[in-house]
Amino acid sequence: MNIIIINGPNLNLLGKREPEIYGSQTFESFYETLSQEFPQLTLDYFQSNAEGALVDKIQEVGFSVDGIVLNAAAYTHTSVAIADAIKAIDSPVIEVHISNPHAREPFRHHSYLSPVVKGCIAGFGLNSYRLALQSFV
Ligand code: CA2
Repeated sequence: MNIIIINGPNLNLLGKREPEIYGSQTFESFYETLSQEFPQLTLDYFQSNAEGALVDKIQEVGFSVDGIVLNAAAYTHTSVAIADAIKAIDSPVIEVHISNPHAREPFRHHSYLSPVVKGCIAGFGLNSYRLALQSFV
C-alpha cells in the first residue's frame, strides 16, 4: 500500500518549539521510525505551510495513493479549500492531530475536515500518526 503523510503549517517546527504541547521529537526522526515499523507500507511525506500547496498535493496524490494521513494543523479549523479537495479525490483520508483540539481553545473545536474524512485520530501525541497507519494495515 502507498500511504502519504501530509503535514500542514508549523509542523516543521516539531521538536524545536512548544515541546510541552507537541513533544520533543522532530517529525523527520519520527518518520524514520515509522518507516522501519511499517515495512509493508510504502510511505511518503510532505509538509507545507501554504494552504494552496496542500490542496495541490492532495489533488496530485489523491487518485493514486491508497491512503492519506493528514494533519492540516491550523487549516483544519479554517480551510474550506482543503475540505473541498478531500471531497474531490478518491483516496481515503485519515485526519490526525497530535494534541486533542477539543480539550483546547474553543476555536479549535470545529474541523472543516472531519465531515469529509474517513476517520479522525487526535490526542495521542505522535502516536496519532502510528494509529492512522495501523488503521490502513
Ligand atoms: O494537535 C495538532 O496536531 C494540531 O493539528 C496542531 C496545530 C493546531 O493548530 C491544531 O489545532 C491541532 C498547530 C501545529 C503547530 O505545530 C507546532 C509545532 C511545534 C511548535 C510550534 C507549533
